[in-house]
Amino acid sequence: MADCEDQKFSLMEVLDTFKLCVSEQKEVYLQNYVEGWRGLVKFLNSLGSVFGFISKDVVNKIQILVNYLNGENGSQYITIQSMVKYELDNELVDMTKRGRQPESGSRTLLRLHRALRWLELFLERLRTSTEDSKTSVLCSEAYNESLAKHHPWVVRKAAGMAFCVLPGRPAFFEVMNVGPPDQVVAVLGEAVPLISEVYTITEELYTQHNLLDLP
Ligand code: 1Q0
Repeated sequence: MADCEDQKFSLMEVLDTFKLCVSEQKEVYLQNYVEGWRGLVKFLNSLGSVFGFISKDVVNKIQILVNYLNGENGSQYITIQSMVKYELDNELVDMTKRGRQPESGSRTLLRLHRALRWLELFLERLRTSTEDSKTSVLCSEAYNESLAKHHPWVVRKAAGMAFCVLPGRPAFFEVMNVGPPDQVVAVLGEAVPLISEVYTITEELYTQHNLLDLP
């Protein structure tokens, strides 16, 4: 995992991995999903150590999923759909409180899935923002509308403090590595629907199986 901490972030790369996520049958490939998140971790790390507690949690969750993918039942984890089916059929998911299966693939992915909604909302705000918009405001609005309701007070507080030291919009666009601001906006216009599609497919799957509140 060390390599994903050093490399330079590129929004295009993240975009490409999310593009590869969805199969023709509208299934989501776990490998690509995890790759997408690796790219986002690179971005987080480039923002500085204040975001370390967030990236640590994401890296940890990525690792749990990678271990399943590389494990003896890896073939069951090719898509999110097959993972959920396999884990439910084999009673590998703690449904109401954490117990024998505290780190199922399904509950781990649910945390990233909720964060993906934050990302979708944040990027859409960023896309339609103006030069004088504050990234910290865009970010916390998106957070309050999504992830915040799943976080206890202490995490919300820490997140709020981290948002305050986010770089301004110009520096933020710079780190995305796609060129001048109008190009960033264009790429965001491509990225948001892609992320939204992955989010919607996952949300429907989790709703269908009643998994949206996994502990
Ligand atoms: C750019 C600024 C980043 C702001 C991130 C906003 C989210 C803040 C969340 C902070 C909480 C993290 C600490 C751990 C919380 C866990 O308790 C929680 C639940 O897990 P568990 O096992 O205890 O039940 N974990 C989570 O909810 C997962 C949270 C993941 C947050 C992922 C944020 C990833 C950010 C990536 C940077 C993307 C920048 C966008 C621009 C790039 C353009 C494509």
